[in-house]
Amino acid sequence: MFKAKTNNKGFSRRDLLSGSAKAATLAGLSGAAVATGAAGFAGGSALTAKQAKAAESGEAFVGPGDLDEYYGFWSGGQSGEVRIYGIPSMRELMRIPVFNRCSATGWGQTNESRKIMTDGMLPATKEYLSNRGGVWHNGDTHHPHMSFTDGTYDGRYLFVNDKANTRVARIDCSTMKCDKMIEIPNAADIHGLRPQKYPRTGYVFANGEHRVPIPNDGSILDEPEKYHSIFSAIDGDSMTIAWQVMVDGNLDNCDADYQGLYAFSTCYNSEEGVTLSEMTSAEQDWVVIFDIKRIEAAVKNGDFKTIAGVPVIDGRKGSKYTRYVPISTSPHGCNTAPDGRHVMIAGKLSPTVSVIDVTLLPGLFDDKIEPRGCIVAEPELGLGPLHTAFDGKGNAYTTLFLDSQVCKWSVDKAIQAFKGENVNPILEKIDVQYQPGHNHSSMGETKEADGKWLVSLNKFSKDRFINVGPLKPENDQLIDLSGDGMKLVHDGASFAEPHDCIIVKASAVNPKAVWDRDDPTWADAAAMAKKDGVDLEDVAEVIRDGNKVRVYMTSIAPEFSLEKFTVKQGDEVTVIITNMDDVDDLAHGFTLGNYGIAMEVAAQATASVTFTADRPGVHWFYCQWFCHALHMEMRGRMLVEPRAS
Ligand code: CUK
Ligand code: CUA
Repeated sequence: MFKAKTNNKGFSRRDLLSGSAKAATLAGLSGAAVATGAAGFAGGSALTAKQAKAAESGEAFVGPGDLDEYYGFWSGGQSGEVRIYGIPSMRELMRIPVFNRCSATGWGQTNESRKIMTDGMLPATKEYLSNRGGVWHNGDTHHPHMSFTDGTYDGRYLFVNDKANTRVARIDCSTMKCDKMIEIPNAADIHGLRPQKYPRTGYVFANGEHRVPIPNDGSILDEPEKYHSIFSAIDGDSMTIAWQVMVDGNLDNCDADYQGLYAFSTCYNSEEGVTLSEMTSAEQDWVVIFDIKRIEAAVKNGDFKTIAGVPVIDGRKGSKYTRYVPISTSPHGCNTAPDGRHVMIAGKLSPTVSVIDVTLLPGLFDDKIEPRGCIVAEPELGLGPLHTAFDGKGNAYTTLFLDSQVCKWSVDKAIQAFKGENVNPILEKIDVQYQPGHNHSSMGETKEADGKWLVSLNKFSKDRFINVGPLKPENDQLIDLSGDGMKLVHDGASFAEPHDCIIVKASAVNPKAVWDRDDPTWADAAAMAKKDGVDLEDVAEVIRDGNKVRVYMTSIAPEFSLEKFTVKQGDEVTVIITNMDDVDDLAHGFTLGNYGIAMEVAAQATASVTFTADRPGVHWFYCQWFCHALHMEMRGRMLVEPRAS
C-alpha cells in the first residue's frame, strides 16, 4: 500500500493528471480520488472545480496530501544554503544550511557542524578566523549538483560551491545534511561546479573564478601576468583535492562529458585585465578543454608543481593538457547535452550558442584540427544567452537574459544550418518574467533527461508579486514541456538569487526517516561520552573536569532527562543531547535563554554545543521544536553560580 511517508515509486500523479486526466474526469474523477486516498489522506477525496480544471489542462497541480514526482535542489544564492523543493508543486520542502549560520538548527554553532566547517579549512583561514568566531558566517552558493554513476544521478551526494569564501561542500543525501566542506587552496572564489558524469563521481570539477597571484602573499598587485586562475578536480569520495590546473583567463562555468575523458570551462577576460574596460575589450574569449587522461598521467609522472600541498599542472596556453577554443564573447553557460556528444557554450555578450562535438576532441588534442574545428553549430538565438537545458528529445532550451525569454531550438537543425543548409533551428520562444539566468529541465543534465518540466530562474520579479519593498524576490518559473509548446504554469518567489537548481526524479533519492545511531556526525561526542563513562542513550549526568563541565542528557517527548543543572560562572559548558524518540518527524531542540544558543536534535541524533557560562543566574532551556502537547513544558533550568569575588 502506498503511504505518504515513502517515495512515490511506481506511481505518477502527473501521468494521471495530464495524459489520463480526461479519462479520470469522465470517470467522475475516480482516478484522482484514488490518488488522494493513496497518499494516505482520508476525506476530501474529490477535486474542486479549480483543481479539476488544472488537472485537465495539465497544469502543475499537486493536491493537498499528494506527493511530488521530483525533488528540486535549489541553491540559496547569497543566503549560503541549499533548498529542497517538490516539483511540480514548487513547494519549498526543506532548507539545508551549508555555508551560512542557521538560527533554527544551530548550524555553525553546534560542535558537530563546526567540525564539518573547519576540518577542511586552510591554516591561514583558521588563523584569520581564530578571533572572529572560528567559522565563516556567509557563503554564496550557485551550483548544486548530484553525484553521478554511469551518466545519471545516483542519489548519494549533492555538491555545491561557495563563491564568497572559496569552498566546496558535500551534502549526504541519506540525511540531507552537509557532511564535508573544504576550502580550495590556490584558487580564488569558486564559481562553476560540476561532477564527473562517467564512470562515476569521481571528480567534482570546480572553477576558481578570479585570477590571483600564486602564492597570494601580498607581494604582487600590478603585474597581471602573474595572476592565474585555477581549475580543481576534487575527489568526491574523500573530499580532497586530486589535482589542479593553472589556466589563462577567468574561469566561469564548467561541465564534464559523458565519456569520462574531458571537462570544459568557459572563460571570460581573455584580456587578463583587472578593470571592467580591460576585461571586455576583446571580441573573443574561449572555452578551455581539459584532457583528463593526460592530466592524470602528468600527476603520475610528476609533471606538476606542488603548491599548498596540491599537485598543480601548468595548463596555460600551449600546454598539452588543455586546448583553448575561441568563443564570442565572454561565454558563460556550459552544458553537456544528454545525447552524450554535444556541449553548449552560451555566448552571453554574443547572441550565439557554440556547440562542441566531443567526438572531435581527440583530433583537437592531437592538433589535427584547428581549435574551432570542434565546433559543429553556432545558432544565433537572441540577446544574452546564458544557460542551456535539454529535454532528451534533441531539443535545447537556452535562457536569453536580455530578451527575457527561453529559446527552444533543435540541435540537429542547428548543425545543418552551420553546414550551410537553409533551416531555422529556432522552434519556439517563450517570455519569462524577467531576465533569466540558469534554467534546468527534469533530469536534464543526465542521460535520463525526460522533457517534462523546465524551471527558469529569473533574476527580477518586478511586477509579478505584491510589492514587498525595495528588495524584491527572484522569480522561479515552472514551464510544462510535455505538451505542444512550452507552457508557463507557475511563478515562485525565492530568496536570495538561487542561480541554479537541478530536478531529480524522486525515486533516485532515498533519505532516512530517522538518524542511524552510529552516524559519524557525532563521533567526537560519542568518544567523549565513552571517556566520561556515560551512555549517550540513557544519561542524565553532569561531569566536571576542572573548569570544563559536560552536561549529558536525553530527550524523549516531552522531557529532557535533566530538569536542572548547576555550573559556575566562567565554566566552559558542553551540553550533549541525544534524542531517543525514534518516530518519524519527532525532532526536539535545545534553546538556552539569553545565551544565544539553539540547536536542532532530530530523531535518534546526538547534538552538542559548547559555550562559556559567563552570566550568573537561573537560565531556562527549552525545546524549540514543537514536539508534543506538552512541548511548552519541555524545559529545564541552568543555574550559573556567581564567581566568588
Ligand atoms: S551563474 Cu548565476 S546566472 Cu553563478 Cu551559473 Cu549563470
Ligand atoms: Cu521537544 Cu518540543
